[in-house]
Amino acid sequence: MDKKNRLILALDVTDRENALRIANEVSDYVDSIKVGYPLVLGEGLGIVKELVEIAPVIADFKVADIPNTDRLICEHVFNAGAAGIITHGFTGRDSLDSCVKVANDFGTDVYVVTEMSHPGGVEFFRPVAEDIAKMAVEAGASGVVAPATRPERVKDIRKIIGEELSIISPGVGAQGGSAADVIRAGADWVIVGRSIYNSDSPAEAAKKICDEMNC
Ligand code: O7E
Repeated sequence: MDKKNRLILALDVTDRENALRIANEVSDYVDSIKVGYPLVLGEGLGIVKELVEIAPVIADFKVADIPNTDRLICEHVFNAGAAGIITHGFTGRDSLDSCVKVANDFGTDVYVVTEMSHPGGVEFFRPVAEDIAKMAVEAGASGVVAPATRPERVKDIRKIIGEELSIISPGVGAQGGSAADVIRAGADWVIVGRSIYNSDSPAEAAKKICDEMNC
């Protein structure tokens, strides 16, 4: 993913019309659009094919299954045109290897969740986040997901993964995190949903976040 705006739109609307309108409005300010269950369950995987005409798409299916099922999910998503996929890591190295292998075949990216941004994200993830980050490096993932709500954890994760892997970081705005703070802590991109797509002017909201990050 080209690092121009440092902003990834989390497009969690559920209908095609709104999705395409918002994506078009913010396209100058985002490097990628993250599409997950809300939109794909609402409109089908075909929406990815439409959105890739506007910006690169990261498919957020938080893949968490046995290696064969993970492979099938990744193949579907990359055949639809996604440039990246988000996977969980707690399912273990063989599952992650399966996703990375498919991504390498397609020339696409895999991002691995380390610790989640919501309050419950510390309950089970916190003790294993560093191990998952190490595994992401060893497996050859492109990057990890770390919480903008806890910039100090982004710093911890950055120390483990070094400079080669990217950190994409959700939790800015609606969840209370600050884009500038988490970029300072070592994130490469922030992922923002509600603060943009619920705004009366998604483009202005996206521009404001970019300005906060000086991009
Ligand atoms: O809070 P919002 O509306 O700005 O949306 C944040 C988006 O990031 C939303 O799609 C949510 O599912 C996702 N997310 C988190 O909020 N926290 C996490 O820890 C992880 C994710 C996520 O997308 O993981 C993959 C990047």
